[in-house]
Amino acid sequence: MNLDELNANFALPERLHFVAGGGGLPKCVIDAEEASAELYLYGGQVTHFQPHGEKPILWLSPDAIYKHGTPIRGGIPIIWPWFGKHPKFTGLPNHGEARIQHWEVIRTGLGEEGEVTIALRLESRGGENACWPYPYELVHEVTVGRTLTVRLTAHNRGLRPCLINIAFHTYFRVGDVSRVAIDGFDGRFYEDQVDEMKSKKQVGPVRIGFEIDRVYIDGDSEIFINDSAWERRIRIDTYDSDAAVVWNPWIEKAGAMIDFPDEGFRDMVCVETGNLALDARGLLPGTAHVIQAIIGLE
Ligand code: TA6
Repeated sequence: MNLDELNANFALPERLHFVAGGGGLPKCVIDAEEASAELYLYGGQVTHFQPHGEKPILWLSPDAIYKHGTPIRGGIPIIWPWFGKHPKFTGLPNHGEARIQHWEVIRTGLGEEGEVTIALRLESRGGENACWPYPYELVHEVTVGRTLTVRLTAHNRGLRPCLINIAFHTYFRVGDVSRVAIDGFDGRFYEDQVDEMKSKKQVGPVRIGFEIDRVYIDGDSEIFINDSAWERRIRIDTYDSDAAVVWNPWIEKAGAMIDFPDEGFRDMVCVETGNLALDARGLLPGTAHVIQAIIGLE
């Protein structure tokens, strides 16, 4: 569908419409009663969420690249159906294929308290020539109110069981990452991806003053990002998501990414939630699996 058809079929007067975004990619602009948001059909990716009267909650790179084949740097990229490098073929895209595919809009709607919802779908017939041989359908439901709810349902449309990784790779905006403390991981074990995947135990809040890339398993369902610079606390409530990743590239890795400002690492932290690594899930034929995150300010 082009922009005229998207607006004719799904726009909500004064609440939701579609425009040409970065690189001319179709972007959904939402102005709900209590917050604004933006979402690209490319990747089915939320790129902006801001409760009225507050600073943005999500970080979006000003150097993001908007073209097919390159994931948009920031917001909430979707990790599906593998995490990191493909388990067998290193030439395949990092974090799977969902974030570099065009999703279609299936519905939009208004809630009783002025919240705005949009649902998107991505289907794949799989097959031997596909990156991922198993047929699937993903449905991404986004609800914008005082909080942002992202709900991802994965359907196994094939005849074989498969093992999936599915998660939200969420980039959060903070005032100064060196003054952030993340609660919800105390006492949890993690694989340290910057120290030969060694298994370590988290003691107290997670603080960031260096490159950090930790995969936590068996987590709490509530995670808090305490941002002392901006004097606010971001809360993440997760559903059926036992894994979480905390990532900040810090100076060297930030400087090595063309779509990431050299100093951008100071304003962001990724807290990714879902099922990945040791929390990968089996999906039987004809069944579905759901993960969800509700993001807001305390
Ligand atoms: O989830 C953490 C991580 O796997 C890091 O290792 C880093 O690669 C980050 O994701 C970003 O990956 P991307 O493919 O989006 O550049």
